[in-house]
Amino acid sequence: MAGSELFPLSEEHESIRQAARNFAQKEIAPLAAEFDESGEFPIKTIMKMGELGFMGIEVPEEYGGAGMDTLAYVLALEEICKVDAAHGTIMSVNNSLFCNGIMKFGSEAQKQKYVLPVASGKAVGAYSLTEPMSGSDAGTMRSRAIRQGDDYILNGRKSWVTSGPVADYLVLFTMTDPEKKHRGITAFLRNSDKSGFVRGKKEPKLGIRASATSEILFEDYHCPIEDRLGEEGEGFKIAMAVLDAGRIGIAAQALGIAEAAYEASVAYAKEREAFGSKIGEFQGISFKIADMKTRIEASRLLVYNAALAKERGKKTGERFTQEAAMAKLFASETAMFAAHTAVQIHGGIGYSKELPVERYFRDAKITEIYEGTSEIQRLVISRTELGIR
Ligand code: COS
Repeated sequence: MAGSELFPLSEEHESIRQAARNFAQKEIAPLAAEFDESGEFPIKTIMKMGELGFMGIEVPEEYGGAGMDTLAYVLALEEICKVDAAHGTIMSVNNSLFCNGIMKFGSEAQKQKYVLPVASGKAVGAYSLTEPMSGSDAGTMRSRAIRQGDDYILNGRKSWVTSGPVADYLVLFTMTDPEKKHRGITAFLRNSDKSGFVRGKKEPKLGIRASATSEILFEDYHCPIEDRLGEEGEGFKIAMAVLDAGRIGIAAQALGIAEAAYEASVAYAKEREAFGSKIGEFQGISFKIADMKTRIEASRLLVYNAALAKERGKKTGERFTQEAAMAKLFASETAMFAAHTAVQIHGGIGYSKELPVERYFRDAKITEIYEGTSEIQRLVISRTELGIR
């Protein structure tokens, strides 16, 4: 089904969806459990996805991307995440947190130097906002950049950097003027091969295990002024605007996980017998299926709506903060609900590593946490509605 009659898909959208589905089934599905177990970063499949344009779907072709729109991005990401959310996490960071931010706020030289290799799958990008003592309250970071001639000297510790153990380049947010609080934050682009870029401890995680996550430290890292993204003090707004786009990606990821959990449940309910009937014939199971399906279709509308709002914003300059927050909030809670229900429907075998259902359950949880917790999404939505800042 093309999602919904409210969102009839063009031929171009159908074709990217099909391409992502085929790739995921053929190249990722056979490896997903293995990568989940080992926690190894799936560099080969990520590079192949880059060759197909999946690492920069909205990036124009001259910068190494596929030159498509946000709906195309969401459709492709949903298909990848339906098979493996860890590949989807890496894809979403490269697309929405790395390439998207530089395309929006970067100079021509920065687009050539940083977007081109990442969008074409020759390098991996990352986004680094969080610190050990600064998560949801993103404006309170302690890392520092001090201007020295034509360089900035960066010192500090960043945590929870997705793709941190392997990233070639990083969009990084740090304080240049602590007195000004969030208005004293500046964004920089950093190269992992320069001295002072130190990869810290790798996080052992519950889910999305193959999307390696680590701390990144910077110790007297010299960042030339041409690697500053935007102006001094613009970093917080850049971080928030980039996260608006990122949240649409996480919502699409959640939708993919929910669909996978749902499809596994329907198949199992049709096949498994108990008390002389297929278990799907019992209301205890069939009503669960009804609730999953309804929440998934509602999520789909919110996710595609947010993608269209972002697309409109490219022309009007309007923000899509609220649409993105609503999509992420609802889709991530739906993913958790669907995965939890899928394990319950499967019973013992759902708890076993023999089936991917327990992986969907572990992977779903992060969508309620990263790129803004569900509580932060509720804050963003309610502040807009109530006119509170
Ligand atoms: N786009 C552009 N600008 C934005 C913005 C957005 N989505 N959201 C806020 N801003 C701007 C505001 O307009 C304001 O600008 P001025 O300085 O000109 O007044 C400024 O940023 C500060 O906004 P606000 O007062 O709302 O900031 P708060 O510190 O109160 O809180 C929240 C902002 C809580 C919404 C923000 O810190 C947040 O999203 N936190 C979660 C961070 C996160 O997702 N972390 C995960 C990291 S990635 S794994």
